[in-house]
Amino acid sequence: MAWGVCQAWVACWAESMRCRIVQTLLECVEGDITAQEVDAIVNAANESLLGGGGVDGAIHRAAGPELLEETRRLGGCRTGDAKLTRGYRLPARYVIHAVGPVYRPDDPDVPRLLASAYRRCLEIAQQQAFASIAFPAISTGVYGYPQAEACEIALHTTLEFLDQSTSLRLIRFVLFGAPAYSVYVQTIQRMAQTDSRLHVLD
Ligand code: AR6
Repeated sequence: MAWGVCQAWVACWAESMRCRIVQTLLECVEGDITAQEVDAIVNAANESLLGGGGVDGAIHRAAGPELLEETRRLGGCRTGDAKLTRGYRLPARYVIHAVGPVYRPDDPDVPRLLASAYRRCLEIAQQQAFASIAFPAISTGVYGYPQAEACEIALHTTLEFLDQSTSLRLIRFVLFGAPAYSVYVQTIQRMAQTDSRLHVLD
């Protein structure tokens, strides 16, 4: 029984990590992006914006057919850019559809395009005066980006964005499965050792 309680505690403790950067809470959670109650969730979309598998499929299923009706009118989206729609049946009020790059190890444009996709989402959230946003690990599924490399880019781009003042009070990274989650936790812990703005809370 005591072991069961202990395991439950460890499981609960392992599900999320929080840190503070100036006035913004940076959170990592293991979970499903479609369940997030935030101003905007980010979709890992493709250039057509007409849906697909992975996060994209899950978001379109949860949002309902009205989402596809709206994305059809957007005329696609270039890799490294992002576009905003409403969230329809999702708990999140809005969806920011970001297009990350397909991973190609020898292409120097690929890291720049992934950083750009994250930055564009943060810029759109700022323009809309959103207080909260949740990201999946863009490009790390079908598009094949190695999780650790993509995580570095996601976190560095976010920290760079937080150099300026922002409406965002919560930036949440929602990771699908324990391995992706632990990559984020370890990367944040390492970054906190050298970045004095990053305060790990729990
Ligand atoms: N919540 C959070 N993360 C998730 C979820 C979920 N519900 N489902 C999957 N992931 P992917 P990409 C994780 O393939 O690599 C689509 O077909 C997943 O484990 O969704 O950017 C689009 O239409 C992985 O770590 O996106 C594009 O054609 C991460 O989300 C293409 O895939 C991203 O995986 C985009 O590929």
